[in-house]
Amino acid sequence: MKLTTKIIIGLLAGAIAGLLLNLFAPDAFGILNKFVFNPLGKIFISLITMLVVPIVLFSIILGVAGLGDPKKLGRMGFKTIAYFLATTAIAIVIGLILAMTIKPGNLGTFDTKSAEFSAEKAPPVSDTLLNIIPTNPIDALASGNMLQVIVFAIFIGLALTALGEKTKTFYRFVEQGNEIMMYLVNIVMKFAPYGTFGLIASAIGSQGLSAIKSMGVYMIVVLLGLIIHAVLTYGSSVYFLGNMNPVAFFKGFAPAMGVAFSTSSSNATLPISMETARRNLKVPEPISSFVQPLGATINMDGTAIMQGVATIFIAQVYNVDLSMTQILTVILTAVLASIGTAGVPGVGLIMLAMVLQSVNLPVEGIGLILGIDRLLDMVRTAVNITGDASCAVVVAEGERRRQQRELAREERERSGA
Ligand code: DAS
Repeated sequence: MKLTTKIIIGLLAGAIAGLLLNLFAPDAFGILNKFVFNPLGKIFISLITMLVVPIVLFSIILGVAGLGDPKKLGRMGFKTIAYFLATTAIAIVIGLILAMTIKPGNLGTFDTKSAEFSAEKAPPVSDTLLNIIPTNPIDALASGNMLQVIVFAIFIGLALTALGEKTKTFYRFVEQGNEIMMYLVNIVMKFAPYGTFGLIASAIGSQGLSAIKSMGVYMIVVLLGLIIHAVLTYGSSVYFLGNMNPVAFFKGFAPAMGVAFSTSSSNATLPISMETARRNLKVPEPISSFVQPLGATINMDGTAIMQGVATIFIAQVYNVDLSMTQILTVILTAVLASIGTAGVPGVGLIMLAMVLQSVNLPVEGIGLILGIDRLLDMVRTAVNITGDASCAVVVAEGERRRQQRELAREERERSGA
C-alpha cells in the first residue's frame, strides 16, 4: 500500500477516534492521549526535528556549490536565480497575506497549554540580520539557530565552488551526508501514518469539531495560495516575459503537473517535466536541462506558500502576534530554505520545523497540520515544478530575443560595411 494511502488512513482513524472519544468518552481519551496519542505524535515530531539541522546543512551546501562558479553562471544563470528568488518571495508573501487575512488559526480553540512554549521577545530587524552571521558555527548547529546554519552552509558552498578539485573529498562527504539524510527522510516518513494518527487523535480528541474546522480552513488557505500564485505569478510571467499564452502554458505542462501531484516529488518528476517543457512548451534543450534540475533543487514556491501559511496558522493557534521582524525572518528563512530543500516527499514539513524555530514558535504546532500535509504536498509539488517550467519559458524567450538583437546588429553592420 502506498505511503500516501497509509497516511490518509492514519489521518481518518485518528480523526474518528479523537472525535468519538471527545464526544462520548473524555475520561478514556485522557488516558489514551497520555499513553498512546501523545507519545506517537512526540516520537514523529522528534524524528522530524532530528533531521532538520543536518538536512539544511548538507542540502544548502550542495545547492549553492551546485550553482557552479559565479563567473561561469553567466547571464542565463543569474536570470534563472533572480527569477527563482523573486517568485519564491512573492509566493511566501501571498501565503502570509492570505493567512493573516483569513486567520485559520483563530477558528479553533486549541489546547496549547500542553506545549512548553515561551514567546520570546523578537529582536529588532537590525539585530536579526546582523545575528545571521554565526560567530560560532558549531554552536549554531548545536543550538539549531537555523538562519546561522543556512548562512554557514552558503559560505561553505561558495568555498567549495572556489576551491574546486582541492576539496572534492569534502564535497563527496557532503554529497554522501545528503544521501544519508534523504534516506532517513524516507525512513521517518514510514512512521508518518502512526505519527499522523497520534497527532490528529490528540488534537481532535482535545478540541473536538473546532479543530477539524480550523484544519479544514488551513487547507483551503494553502490551496488558495497555491492556485493564486500559479495563475497570477506564473500566468503573468509566461505572458509578459515568456511571450506565451498562459492557457497554452498550463495545458502544455499539465502532464508533468499530474505526475508531480501523484508522486509528491519534484526530483522523481524531473525527467517528465523536462521532456514536457521541451515538447509542449518548445523550451530549447540547453535551457531546459539547466533551469529545471536547478529549480527542482533550489526553487520551491509551493512549499514556501505552505510554510508561510503554516507559520501564521501556528502563531495564531498559540496566540502569538508575530512582529514585522519575525515576518521578515519567516520570508528570509523560507526563501533560503528553498535553496536547499530537495524535491522529495515530505521535506517541506521538515523545513517548516526550521522556519518555526527561526521565530521561536513551537515545532509541536506541526502536529496540527501534519495529517493533511501529505495531501497538500501533492498539490504544492505540482506548483513547485510549474514554477521551474515558467522560468524555463521566460529564460528561453529572453535568449531568443537576445539572439534576434545580435542578428539584427550583425545585419546592420554588414549593410553598413
Ligand atoms: N515534495 C516536495 C517536492 O518534491 C515539496 C514539499 O515537500 O514541500 O517539491
